This record gives sequence, structure tokens and C-alpha cells, in this order.
Amino acid sequence: MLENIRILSFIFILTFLISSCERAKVTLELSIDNWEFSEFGTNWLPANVPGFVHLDLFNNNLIESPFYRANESNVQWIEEKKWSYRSFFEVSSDILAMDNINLVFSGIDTYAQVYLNDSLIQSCNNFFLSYSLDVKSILKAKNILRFDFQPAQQIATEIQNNATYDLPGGERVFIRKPQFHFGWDWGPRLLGCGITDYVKINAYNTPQIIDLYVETLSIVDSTAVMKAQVELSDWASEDFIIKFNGNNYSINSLNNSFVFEIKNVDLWWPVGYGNQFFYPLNLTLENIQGDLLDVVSEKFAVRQIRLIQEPDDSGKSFKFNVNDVDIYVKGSNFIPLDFFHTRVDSNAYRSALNDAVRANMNMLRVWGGGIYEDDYFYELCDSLGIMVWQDFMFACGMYPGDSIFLSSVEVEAIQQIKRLRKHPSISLWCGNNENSEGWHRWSWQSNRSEQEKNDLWNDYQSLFSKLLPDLVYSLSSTDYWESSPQFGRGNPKHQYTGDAHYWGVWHDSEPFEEFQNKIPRFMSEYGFQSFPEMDAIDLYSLPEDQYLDSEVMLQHQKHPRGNKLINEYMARDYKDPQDFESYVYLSQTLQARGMTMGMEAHRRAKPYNMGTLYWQFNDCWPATSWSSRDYYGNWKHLHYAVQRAYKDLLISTVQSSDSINFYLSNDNFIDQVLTLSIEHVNYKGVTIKSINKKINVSHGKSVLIESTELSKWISSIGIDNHSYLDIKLNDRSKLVARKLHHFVKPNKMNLKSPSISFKSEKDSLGFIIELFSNTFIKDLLIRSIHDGRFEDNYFDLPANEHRRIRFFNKYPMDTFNENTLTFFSLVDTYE
Ligand code: BMA
Repeated sequence: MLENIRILSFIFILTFLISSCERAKVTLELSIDNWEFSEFGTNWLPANVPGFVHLDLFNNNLIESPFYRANESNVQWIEEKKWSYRSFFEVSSDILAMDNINLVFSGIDTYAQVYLNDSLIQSCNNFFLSYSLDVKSILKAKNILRFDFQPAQQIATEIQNNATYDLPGGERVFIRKPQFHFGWDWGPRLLGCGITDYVKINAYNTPQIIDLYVETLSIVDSTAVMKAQVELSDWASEDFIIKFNGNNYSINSLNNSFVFEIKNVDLWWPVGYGNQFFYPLNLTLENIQGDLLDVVSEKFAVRQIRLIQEPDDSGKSFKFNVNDVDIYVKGSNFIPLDFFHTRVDSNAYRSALNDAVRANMNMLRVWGGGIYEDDYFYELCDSLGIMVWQDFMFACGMYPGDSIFLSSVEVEAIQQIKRLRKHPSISLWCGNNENSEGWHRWSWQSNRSEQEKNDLWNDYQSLFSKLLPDLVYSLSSTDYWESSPQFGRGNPKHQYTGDAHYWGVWHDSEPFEEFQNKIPRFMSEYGFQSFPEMDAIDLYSLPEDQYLDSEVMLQHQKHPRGNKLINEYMARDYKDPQDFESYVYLSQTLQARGMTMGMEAHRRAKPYNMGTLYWQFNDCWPATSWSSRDYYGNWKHLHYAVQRAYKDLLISTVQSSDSINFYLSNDNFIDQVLTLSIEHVNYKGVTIKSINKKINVSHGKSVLIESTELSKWISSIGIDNHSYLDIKLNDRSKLVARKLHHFVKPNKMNLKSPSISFKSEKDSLGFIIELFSNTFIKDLLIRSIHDGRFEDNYFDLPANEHRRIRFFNKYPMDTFNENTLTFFSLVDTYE
């Protein structure tokens, strides 16, 4: 056995500070690496921690990628097996000599017995918990750490079988494992196990500051009153001194906080409303003898965020207010960036969140069927000014209410609230996703006795109306919202009060235009599916798989009626696509068209409506789904459309049988006089008629700026199929907003095949591609072989206009190879 012992990577963090009174603070940390895994103790193979068993099997060439073709079905056996992970590691005498030695780990997926040197030190049963276990008496110079996993599915089924009632949601709701692991309508079922976070030894001698929370109590006349709360690893019966900003504050186990003021305070704001300012937080901990015990260097932000719900004539407002300013929320719903989330590195988070800001979003909702994201996600949201609506991890089910379940959730909630409360981006805690709607509207109550219904609803309330809100309000200054949505779309109240998930479009096949009629106070979900880019499809399928009903395409389309619904909507607005590639393109264009109608309608309804979060921002694997950004990070047509529809200044139009109304939504643009021009232009670029007028743009308002008879623009004979209105808003000569209004649906447009000329030039940020066409082009997609991104894509190009688009190259390059540019537009789908 001894030969097997390998010295593991040794991260030795030594902080050696000599205080005035000659005591030293020493913290040592050892990262436990070099892992092996096996199926129930046989044939140990190299493994990665953090990681998942599927990834380890793949890395050892024992399975093919579960994301490729129809492999998901070939790897289902993995969920039935018992897997073990182990590491042999050595510990230095410096660590062993410390007073306190803890084994620290988290993200254990999900049922594991943990053995250190053959002593059972922990039984894990909640993926969302972190552990810090005292191992001082067990740890030696040479050690074996082992995690023996039980199949989660089997345990879930056992608990379900022993439960008094079956619960909506099935076996998954009985266990605290990310709920989407059991399969979702956009994701695969890949149940396995793994240690999904780092495992460490942490050793120290003196009391440590293990938690520090700085809360904004008030902001009045540029003076903020702040409260700092300190938690120590152990509170001796004495007082301690915190030194901060030149002051000394006395703390002890009964009074562990102190209050301080900041004059001329710089605040943290959501993006678009101001800067994201942070104050350094350097403090030291001493005992009353003056010995230095610990030093903390962090940062904090000053801000107040409230969810405002005031009764009004229609119902109740639902709006976020930051530092006394009402924020119009523009954003999306976020799911894990990878089914195997341990593969999401800081670059992947950065790229995704930058894409949120680029698309002019100011909020993401971390959806309750996924995971509490990594610290880095929230740090980025803090620094980018993205507000986070944070669900607790419960979705689409009813959950147990027994004391074992509730006490596990209690620890989970305490840990997660304390971890996340220091992030200024955290704007709301929400109990669950669609559990209340499901209970009241999805026939979950049918065939249940009165007793059973009472019991299940009482269980719901113990968790979501009592335990979670009590914890959120006692541990943080963030507001709590019981369930998203408050009312389902079957209840008319969803339009007047609370947040809404409006799925009449998609699930009920209602026309996109219904988005204009069903406007809630805050839209927290609405969506429509599309296929990912062709290049992305090529990565998970072979050419012979590339038709709608192939086994591979169907395995990557998890919604049972998905393709049928896409077909149905496509037939309403578009001509039949001639091949698979045209279908893929059209599915995205259809999605963008429909979703934009929703976004524009919500923004027009401001301040009645104060937010729009579409479903869904991203994918966790390559699939046909509601996302605007695919698994590989490609922007679908929708993401570009969102970028336009979420701009602070937005022109939108509504055409009825005899009139057209023109609206301006202004979220954050100064009061100003601008020039509105409406030009009636044909597909050859000839202006038929135009009007110009000055308009007053009011900050933060959505207003009607013009209303005209339809007959002003087009003949009474019929609807025009070869011209459109080009609506522009100019600040002197600077174009600040633009919209093309089409009189007819895309299938009625009389489009001609364009001939596009183009040239490129290098500039300091990338390359400028200049495009020119002699005829109007609808939904022009530009592709290039170069790695990078176009600042805009899938746009309408008027005839005779020199349109300049920037290309941001990912890697250094001197020239842009124009010959590799390719173009695809609506007319190519049927001609
Ligand atoms: C929403 C979500 C998810 C689901 C999506 C699409 O309501 O909360 O549960 O994936 O609908 O059906």
C-alpha cells in the first residue's frame, strides 16, 4: 500500500504576520488532488475532482461523449452503478501540528459515505451543502480519503416508495440533487455522481474570521449607514477587537456586529444606471491583549434593492427599486452553462455574462431547477452590474415536508444565503419555480383526498411560506418572493399582480400577437424554441442525422411537441423552407420575430409592466431549445434581436387594420428634443414619401410618438409587399434609434435575390465590414471562417445603403479574408 502513496500537489498558503505582541497568524491550506475512481472498488482509474463520473468514464475512453449523436441513451447504465472515488495524500508536520484541522468539501453529487483512513466521517445526502469537518484526531502523515457513492436514482425511488404520498415531480423531488439532472424539456437525463468541487484541508491556530457581511442600513443625503457582522471560527469567552478604517470595534459572541458611516457615498448601480462602485474592506482581528489573530481583505458595495409591490387601480405593482430609482428590468433566465457544470471555467462564465451585457440586459434569473452558481458567477454579476434574481433550487413539483427533509433544506438555505448575501447583485430570493402554479393549475390535485391535498399544501407552506422567508429575512436584507410565477396564466390575476410566466405563446399555440394583449406587471418567463446554428449542429451530428425526425435530432429536442409547434408557427408566417439548413435558419428567425413582439410590447407598457425576462438565456448541452445563445456560446438570431430590443431607446410599431402607431420606449436616456423621421421606402431603395418632426423625449418613459392612417402610406387596394417604413430618431446628425416597419408578414414579402458587395478594413478594435446591396435584404446572416463575432447579425439591409459592421476577431490577425464571407437571408430559404 505504501508504494501507492503519492505526494499530492501541495498548495501551501502561509501568511506569517508578526504582531506587536509577538504572536503569529498561520493558515495552511492543502488541496487534495490526484484522484482515482472505480466501479465499486475494482479497477481504479484516474479521475478528476472537481468532476463527474460521466466525464471520468469519457476521459478513460470507456464511453463516448454523452452529448454526441444519440449517445445519451447508451450511457443510461451509469446511473445504476455504485462508484467510488479515492485519493492518497500526505500531510506535512506543519499542518499536523496545528490546533484546528478541517476537511473542507462541497458539491457532493449526491449520496456518499465519506471515509478518512477507514473512519466514516460523513454521510452526504444533499448536493447543495458544504462541509467543514474536524479531522484533527484522524489525520496522519499518510492518508486515504474515499467517497463511496450510492445510486441517487435508486435512493430517490426508495424514499418515494416509503413516503406517505406520491408527489408531483416524481422521485426527483425527494432528494436534494439538481433537479434538471433527471432530464428536462431542454436537457438530457445523465444521472451519475461526482465530487463537483475542490476538496481541501484547512488548518489554523487562532480564531479565524469565517464570515463577514456588510449590509447597507440606510442611504440618506449621500451618507450611508452600514452594518458589519463578523463570525469567528470559535468564540472564546472573551471580547475581540476589530480594527477597521482607523477605528476599534469590540465584538463578542453576543454582539458580533458594528455600525459605521460613509459620507459622500459612491453607490453600486445596475448596468446603465451608474457605476458598480466597491469599497475596500481591510480589517484585522485582535484579542484584547492586542495579539493579531486574523486579517481580511475583501470589498463591499453600498446599495439598497427593494421589490416594490404597491396596490394601484389595476392590482399591484411589481418593480425593482435600486437606491430609490425604479429599474426597468431587461434580462433572461439562466440555467447551468454545462450539464457537467464542473467544466464551466472562468472564461466560460465571463463570455456568457459579457454576452448578457452586450445584449443590454440588466438582470438574470438563476432558475430553480439548476444549481446555485459558482462564486465567480456572482462576482462577475457584481462587477458588470447584472442584477440576480436567485431562485432556491426547487422546480415544477411538490416537495416533502418531513423534518429530515426540512432540516437538510434549512442548512442548505443558511449556507447559500450567507454565501451569496455579500454580493450586491443579489436582488431577490425566490422560493421555487412554478410549484404553486403547478399545484393550482396543472391538475396536480386531481385524484387526491381532501386530507392529502391539505397535507401537501401545508408542506408547501412550511417550506416556502415559513422556513425560507424566515431565513432570508433574518440573514440578509434581500426580499423574498414565494414562487415564480405568483399566478398561472389560467388565473386572470396574472395580468394585474405579481410576476407571470406567459406560455400561451408556445405551449397553447397562441399567435405571437397575443404577447401584445397579455401583459403582466413583470414577465419572468416567456419563450419560443429554435435550432442552434448549423455549425453547432455539425458538432453533435453527422450529415445523415440532419433531418427533423432523425433519432439524433429528436434526442436533442426534449420537448415532446417541440418540432410540431415550430412547424405550426413557421407555417403561419413563412414560406416552406426548402431544406434542413433553411429550416434551421428559419427556426431562429421565427423565434426572434415572435420574441421581439413580446419584448417590445412589455416595454411599451412601462410603467404598468416593469420587467421582461425571457426563457431562456443559454443551454446546458447542444440542443433545440428556447435559448438565445447556444451551448457553444454562439448567438442565435434571437440574441441579436434582444440586443436591439433591449436598447435604452427603442422604437416600436403596432399596425391595426387601418392605422399604425409609433412608440418610443426610453429606459435611461436623457430628456431631449430629437428628430423623428418616417420614410416610406421600396425594396429598391427609392423613398416614396416621408415625414419629419421634432419630438420631446422624456427620460424613463414609454410614449406614443406618432399615429398615422395606414392609407397614408399604402394604397387602399391592398397591403404592400415591396416596401416598408424606415423610422429613425436623430440627435442632430447622430442616429440614436431605428426601426423598419413591414406592412406584411415575411411570407408575403416580395423579396428578390440580392447581389451583395462588400469590403473590409482593419481598425483598432477589429475589422469593419462594409456591405452594400441593390435590393432590400430581410434577416441577413453573415458568416466568416474567422474566429470572432460580428457586432450585429441577422439584420435587415435596406437597398443602396452602405452598412458598416464591426467584426471582433478572437485571435490576432492582420487581414480579414473577405473571400470566405458567406451570406444567407430569408429569400434563400425558398429560392
Ligand atoms: C418554464 C421553465 C422550465 C421549462 C420551460 C419551458 O416554465 O420553468 O420548467 O423548461 O418552462 O417549458
